[in-house]
Amino acid sequence: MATLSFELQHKDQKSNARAGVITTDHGEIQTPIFMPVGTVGSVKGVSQQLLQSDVKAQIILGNTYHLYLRPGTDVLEKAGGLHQFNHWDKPILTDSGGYQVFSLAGTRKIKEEGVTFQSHIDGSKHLFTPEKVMDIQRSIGGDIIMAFDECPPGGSDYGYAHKSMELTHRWLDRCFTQFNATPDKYGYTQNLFPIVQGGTFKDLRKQSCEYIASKDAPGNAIGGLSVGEPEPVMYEICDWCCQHLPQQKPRYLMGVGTPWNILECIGLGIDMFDCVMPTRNGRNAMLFTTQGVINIDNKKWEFDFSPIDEALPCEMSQYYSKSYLRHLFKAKELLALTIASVHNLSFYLWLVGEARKHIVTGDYASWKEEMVLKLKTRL
Ligand code: PRF
Repeated sequence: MATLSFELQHKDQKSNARAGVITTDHGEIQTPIFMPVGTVGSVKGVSQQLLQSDVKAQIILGNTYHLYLRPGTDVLEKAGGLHQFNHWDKPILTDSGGYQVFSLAGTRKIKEEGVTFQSHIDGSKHLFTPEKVMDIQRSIGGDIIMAFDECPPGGSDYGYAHKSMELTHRWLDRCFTQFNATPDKYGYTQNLFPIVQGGTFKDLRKQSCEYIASKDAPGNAIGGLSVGEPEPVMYEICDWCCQHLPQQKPRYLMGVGTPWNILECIGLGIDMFDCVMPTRNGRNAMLFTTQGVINIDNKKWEFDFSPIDEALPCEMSQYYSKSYLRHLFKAKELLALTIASVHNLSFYLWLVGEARKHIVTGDYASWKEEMVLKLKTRL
């Protein structure tokens, strides 16, 4: 069993897009890749069978915060880790809770030691420290685990972003110390990715990239973006970070984004993405298709018996009509949520697969320009 490796196969001439392969003990991941979010160990509304057959997911995400609160590490350990528990034998990445504690928990307090917070489920009080978060992620057993970071709120001033970045760096040292002091629990290798922070400030971001890179981890992540800053700012900081992170390691942009965000950021040199958007927006009747964005609730689709998206290699998108899916949403049928989620996820996986093909054939930059315009169209 081995540390994750990354083979860079193609680099685009006219942009910084790359195509590669990540190898983990649970198999290979073709990059650029989108990772469906399975917060509590389940991608909402989508079975593992559908994730394989229709969505064609290569890796899924889990959340430390949620899995620690429920079902708890005792259950996960007894099950033999999350792969055994949810029966997903491809790679899994777990986020550290560094973001969820800030976005979901009740009253929380940040100290040098860690973060105290109240569970969003029952109000119980907990403390997350870098050490504890490493231990929890060891118990969950993701192939890729994330450092415990603080993601400053969008619009944070320089002083706050600076203090927060330095705290994240000190926490990172503690994460690595704990990670290196604890063995893999389930017979395969876990890999710790550090996270760049630093708000919207280039000097802080450069400093953070250099600090993160000095850890020589098997991969690196960019946090603290898509938290309310304007899109051009997100692209500028993402570009800047890619310039200051190692070429030979996969780069993961956390929690991004729309289909066009993903295409733009692939062009800047990002290899991995995750976002709740395809599932969350899908549950709210918003569909991303190869022709543009659809609100399937709209009366416009009442008599449209054409497939949801014929161009997508996804059985559900071809099998069910727009009219039928609209009806299911109107009738509040659970199946609507599944179809919309499977469709949107399939679209995201198709999109990064197409991006990969165009990086390999060498026309990524021009294809991307055309595609971004098309995907933004409101149908
Ligand atoms: N840190 C962590 N997870 C995250 C983020 C972050 O900054 C974001 C921000 N876009 C999403 N998920 N640990």
